[in-house]
Amino acid sequence: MTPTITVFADSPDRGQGLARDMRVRWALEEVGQPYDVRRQSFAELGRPEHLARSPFGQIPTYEAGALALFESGAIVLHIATQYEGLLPAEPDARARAQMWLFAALDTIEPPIVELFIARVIEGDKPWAAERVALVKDRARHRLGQLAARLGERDWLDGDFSAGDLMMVTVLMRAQPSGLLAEFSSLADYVVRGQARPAFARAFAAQRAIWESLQAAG
Ligand code: GTB
Repeated sequence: MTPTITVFADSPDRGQGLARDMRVRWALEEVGQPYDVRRQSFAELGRPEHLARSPFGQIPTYEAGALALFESGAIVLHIATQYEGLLPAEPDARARAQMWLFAALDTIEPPIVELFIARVIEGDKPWAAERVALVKDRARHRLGQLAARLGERDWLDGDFSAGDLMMVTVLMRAQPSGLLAEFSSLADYVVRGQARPAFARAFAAQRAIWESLQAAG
């Protein structure tokens, strides 16, 4: 059965792959599962049909047969457990890969999103510069800890896993602020993730939406 995911009809990131459908697309590409896409405008996100899929009126969602999921972490975890390729078979290694997926979402993503909010959404407030400096330091602290753990390794724990997939997509959002560039090993780690053919296919698919909007004027 071909799953259907929801994505932005007109992503505010202008095709940079920063919206959270990117991680779901990438996971599906890694496991070789084709998928359909339902594009949602901002107005459509608040309509009952979409709120039935996502109580918070957000993308991405995932539907396959009777199963409907929201939350990108739950969706990627479901894909990783349903199909082979994103989680090791050995139980301890599998648990650690899942741990990294949660670390990406619970420990690394919040300060990065906070920084995005301070820079972009609250950027015109009189106190913005002070707040940006504060939250940038908070995010910098976590990235420093992550870089220390990654060390010289290619991936966080053994082979590439759903934990790396999630971490790379989270770190991508630390690029526009210049923060990621302060940590060359993490910047290289992101480049390694982005060099995977499955990433390239997922990136091209989300970018094609933005390009078609540009072509239509
Ligand atoms: N915890 C949820 C999950 O992981 O699925 C969060 C989902 C979420 O934040 N979705 C966003 C959304 O639907 C899109 S990805 N927002 C609409 C709303 O809440 O009304 C977040 C996002 C938005 C924009 C950029 N950007 O412009 O760079 C990047 C990421």
